[in-house]
Amino acid sequence: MVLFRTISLLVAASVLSLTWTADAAGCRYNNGLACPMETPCCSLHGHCGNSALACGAGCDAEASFNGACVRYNYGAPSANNNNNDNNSNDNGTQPKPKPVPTLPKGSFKIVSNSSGVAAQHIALVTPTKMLIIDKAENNPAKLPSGKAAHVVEYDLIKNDYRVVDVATNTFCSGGGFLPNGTLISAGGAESRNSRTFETSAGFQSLRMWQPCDDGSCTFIENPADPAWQMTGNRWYVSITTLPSGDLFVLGGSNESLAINRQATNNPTWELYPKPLDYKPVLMQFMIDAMPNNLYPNVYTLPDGNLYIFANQKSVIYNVQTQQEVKRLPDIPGGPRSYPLTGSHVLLPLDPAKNYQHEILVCGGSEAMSTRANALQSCGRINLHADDPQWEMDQMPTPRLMSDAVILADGKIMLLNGAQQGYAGFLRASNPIYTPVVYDPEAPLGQRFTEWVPSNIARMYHSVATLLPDGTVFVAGSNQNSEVRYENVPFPTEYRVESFTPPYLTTDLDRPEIVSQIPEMVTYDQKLDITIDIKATDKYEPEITFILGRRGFVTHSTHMSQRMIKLVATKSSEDGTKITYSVAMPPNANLMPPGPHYIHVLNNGVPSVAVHLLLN
Ligand SMILES: [Cu+2]
Repeated sequence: MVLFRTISLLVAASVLSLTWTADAAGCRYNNGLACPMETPCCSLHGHCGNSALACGAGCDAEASFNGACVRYNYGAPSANNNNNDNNSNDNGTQPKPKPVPTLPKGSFKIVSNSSGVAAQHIALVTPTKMLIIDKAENNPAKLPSGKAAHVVEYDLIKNDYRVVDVATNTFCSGGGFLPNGTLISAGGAESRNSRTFETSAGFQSLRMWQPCDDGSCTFIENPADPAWQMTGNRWYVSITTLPSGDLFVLGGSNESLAINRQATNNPTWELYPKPLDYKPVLMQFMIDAMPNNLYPNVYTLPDGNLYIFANQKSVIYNVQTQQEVKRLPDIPGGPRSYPLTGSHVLLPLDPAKNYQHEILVCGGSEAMSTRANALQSCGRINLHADDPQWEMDQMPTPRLMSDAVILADGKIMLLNGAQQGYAGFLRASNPIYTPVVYDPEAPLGQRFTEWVPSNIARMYHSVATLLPDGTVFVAGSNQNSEVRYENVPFPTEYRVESFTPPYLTTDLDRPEIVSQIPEMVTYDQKLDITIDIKATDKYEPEITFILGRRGFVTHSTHMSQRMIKLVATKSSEDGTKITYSVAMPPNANLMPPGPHYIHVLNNGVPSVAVHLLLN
C-alpha cells in the first residue's frame, strides 16, 4: 500500500524509552544490527522495513534507524524536515528524532549521442523498441536512398536505431494503439522537398505500425487511397483509445501555424476505423475553446463518457449520443493548451478509492510572448465530485511544455520544458533542467519534490516516457524550424537520456515477476502471478500490482497514458516466492484495450514490467 498512500512520516505511537546508543539492541533478522536508513523500522516480528506495518504497532524503536519508528518519505527531505519540526516536543521529555539524511533524488545519464531523428513524437511499441517520429527535415539518420530519415525504431537495449521510411509528413501528428497493439499514426503537415529530404503531405494521413522484434516492420500507408485518409486535415490532432477499441480522433488545424484560427480550425471528431462515407461530427466545445484548442487532452471515464480539456475549458462528452453531458468550470490562471502548453495527466486509478478519476494540469504560459513567464500553478479536479472544482496548487518553479510521466510507483514526474515564452520555433527560453515529482497522495502543499537536474535543455518538441525497467526515457528538443547544430541559442538535440528514479537506488531488493504472464488477457481475468521478493529477512513485504499504458507522446501530450492499481490476493508463499491472484481491470471504461505493462512493487520498489495485451 506504500504506492498510493501518503508516505508521510509516522512517528511511532510508542512512547517507550527512546534512548539510543551505539550498543542499542539490534533488529532480530538484521544480523542483530539496528535497521538501515532505507528500511528504518524494526517490526513487531523483527524485520526491517519502511512500510506502515513495520513502523506501526509493535515496532521496536531502539532497534530502528536513528532510534525511532519513522517511515521515510523517499526523495522528500523537505517533508521530513517539516515533520521533525512538527514533532519537536515542548516538554523536553522526549528526544527529537535525528534528521534523516537526504536519499538520492534520481540521476540522469546520457545513453546515446544520437536518436537519429529529432524526437518530436515517441511511442513504446514493444518492451525494447521505441518508435521515434520527427517531421521531414535534414536529420543525421539517412535512408538507403541517401535522403534524410524522419522516423527510426530505437533499440532500448543497444541504444541504437534502425531507419524507417515513411512517405507522408508526420510533422505534429497524433497517435494511438489499437487493441492488438498496432499503432496508428495520424495527421501531419504539408509536403516538403529539398535536396536532402522529401515527403508528401500528411495532413489527412493514416499510417499503421504493426510492432515487430526482428527489424522487419515498417509504416504501412497509402496516401492515394481515401480509405487511408481521415475526413479532413488534422495538424496537432489528439487520439485516444476508446473502451470499444476504436480510436477517437479529435480536432486539429487545416494548416500548420503559430496558433489556431477560425478559418483553419477543424472542430470535429471522427473514429478510426471508419466506413468510407463517414462524416466527421462537429463539436461545439472545440469552437468555444479557440484559439488554444490544439492537442486537446482526452480521457475515458468510468461511465464510458469522455473528459476533454482544451484552453482553460473542459467538458464531459458522450460519444454515442454525440452530445455534451456537462461543462466543467474553467481552470484558473489562463489557457493551458498549445501554444501556451501545460502538462496534463489522469492520476492513477485506485480500487480503494472507487477508481475516482482526477485530472492534474500543471503550468503553461501567461501569454503568447517570448517574454511571457511560464505558469507556476497546477489545478486538480476530481470528476467523481457532484460539483467538480479545481483545487489549485503551486509547483516549486514555473514551467511550460513539461512532460507529465506516471512513474511505476504512481507518482507523477514533470520534466523538460521552459520557464519563459511559449511553444513554437524560437519561442521559449530559460530551459527548466530540474524535474519535480508530484505525490498525489500527499496533503496539499506537500506534493512536490525537486529531483536532480539534467544539464540538457529540452524545450519545444521534447519527449519523455516510462520504460518497462522503471527508468524514464528522455529525448528531443528542437526549437528550430530546420535542423541546426550551431549559431542558434538551442541547437537541435539528438542526445538520449535515461532518468533513474530514486525508487531504483534504495538498498531494497527489486521484486521480480517470475511466472509466465499470458500475452493476451481479458477484463476481470484473475491471473496467478508468482513474484520473488529476493529476501524475507530484511523487511516486511508490502506488495502492490499496477498496470500502466504509455500511449503516444508528443508536445507534452501523453495520449491514452493511464495507470491502474490492481486488486491482488495472496494465495501461497514459499520462501521468497509469493503467489498472488491478481484481477485485471474490471472493465474497458477504466482501462481501454491495448498494450499494457504490469509491474509489481515491494515497499515502493518496482519490478521490471511485463508486457501484455488487454482485450
Ligand atoms: Cu510542433
